[in-house]
Amino acid sequence: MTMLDTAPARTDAPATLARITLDNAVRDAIGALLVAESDPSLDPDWSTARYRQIFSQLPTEQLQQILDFGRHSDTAGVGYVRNLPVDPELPPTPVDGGPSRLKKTFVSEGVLLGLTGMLGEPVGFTTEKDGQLVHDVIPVSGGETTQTNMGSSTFLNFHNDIVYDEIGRYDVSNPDFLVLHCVRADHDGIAATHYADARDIIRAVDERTAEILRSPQFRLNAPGSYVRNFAAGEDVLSDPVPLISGPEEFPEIASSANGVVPMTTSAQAALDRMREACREVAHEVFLRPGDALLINNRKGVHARSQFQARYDGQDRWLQRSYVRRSQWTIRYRAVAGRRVHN
Ligand SMILES: O=C(O)CCC(=O)C(=O)O
Ligand SMILES: [Fe+2]
Repeated sequence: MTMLDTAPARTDAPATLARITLDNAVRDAIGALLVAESDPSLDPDWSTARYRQIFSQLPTEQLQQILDFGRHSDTAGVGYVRNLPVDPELPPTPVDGGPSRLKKTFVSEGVLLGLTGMLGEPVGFTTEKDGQLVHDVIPVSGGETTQTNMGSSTFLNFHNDIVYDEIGRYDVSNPDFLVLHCVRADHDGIAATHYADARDIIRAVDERTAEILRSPQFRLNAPGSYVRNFAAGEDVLSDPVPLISGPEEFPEIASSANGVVPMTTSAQAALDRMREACREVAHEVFLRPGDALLINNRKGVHARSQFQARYDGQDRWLQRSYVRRSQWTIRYRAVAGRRVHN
C-alpha cells in the first residue's frame, strides 16, 4: 500500500492522484455562501446552478485542475481535495443510515454537489438510496460485514460503483465518477479509503494475467443493495465481461464488491492476482471533515478498510454523489415524470 505522504516520486508514469488544497480565504468565502443555502433536495436543479456560481470563486488554476480531472483521459484517477468548508454545527450521525432530519445547515451537501457540478451531472438511481442525489454513507447495525456502504468490520473489496441493468451489463449506465465527502471521521481515525488505478494495476501484473483480465471470462454480481432490496438476496449475475478494457494507455476497469464470478480456473487466478495488485498500487486516504475524494469510477477501483462502528451518534459519516458526464446515454432508464433513473 502506498502511504500518501511517503509515496515515492514516480518519473515514468502519470500521477494517478491529484491534490487540491483550498486557501483558508477561499474556503471561508465559499463556506459563507453555502451556509445561507437551503436543503438542495427541495429544488436540485436550482441548487446545482447556485453551487456552480459559488464554486466559480475557486482560483482559476484550481478550477482548471478539477475540470481537467473530469474531462481528460490522461489525468489522475483520484482527486484529494482538502480544506473545504464545513457545517458550523453537526447533528449526531444517524444510526439508521440517514438522511439526518436534524441537520440545520447544508454546507456539506453544497460542497458535495458543488464538486459534482465541476465533473458532470449528479444522477440518482431508484435502486440506490431511493434515487436521492446526496447519499449518506454510514455504518448500519447489522450490516457490519456486508460488502456495501453500510459495512464497517470487514474490508470493503476493491470495486467500482456499478448499477444493476436489464441489458446484462452493470458497468455501462453506472456513474462515471463518484464524490465522497467526509462529514465525520470514524472514532479511531483508522477508516481508510483506497484507490487503485487500472494503469498502475496493469503495470504491476504479468502479460498473461493482463490478457485474461481483458477477456470476457467474468460475471459481476449486482450491488449488495440491489440483491438485498430487489432480488430477495439471490445473486444476479451480469453477462460475461472482461474486467479490463479499452486502449493500453487508457484502460477501463470494472469490478464488483459483492462478488466477481470467474468462469475458468485461469480467470480465477487472474482475478486473485488483480486483487493483490490493487493492494500493492493503491493510494490510501484517511478522510477527515473538510476532505473530499473525487473518484473516477472507470479509471480505477476503490475500497475501504475495516473500522469499528459504535452506533452512538458519532460514527463515520460520508456523503456521496454519483456523477455522469451526460445523462443522455442513460435516458433508457429514465423514470417517467421524475428526474431519476431506475
Ligand atoms: O467508505 C468509503 O470510504 C468508501 C465507500 C464506498 O465504496 C462507496 O460509498 O461507494
Ligand atoms: Fe464504492
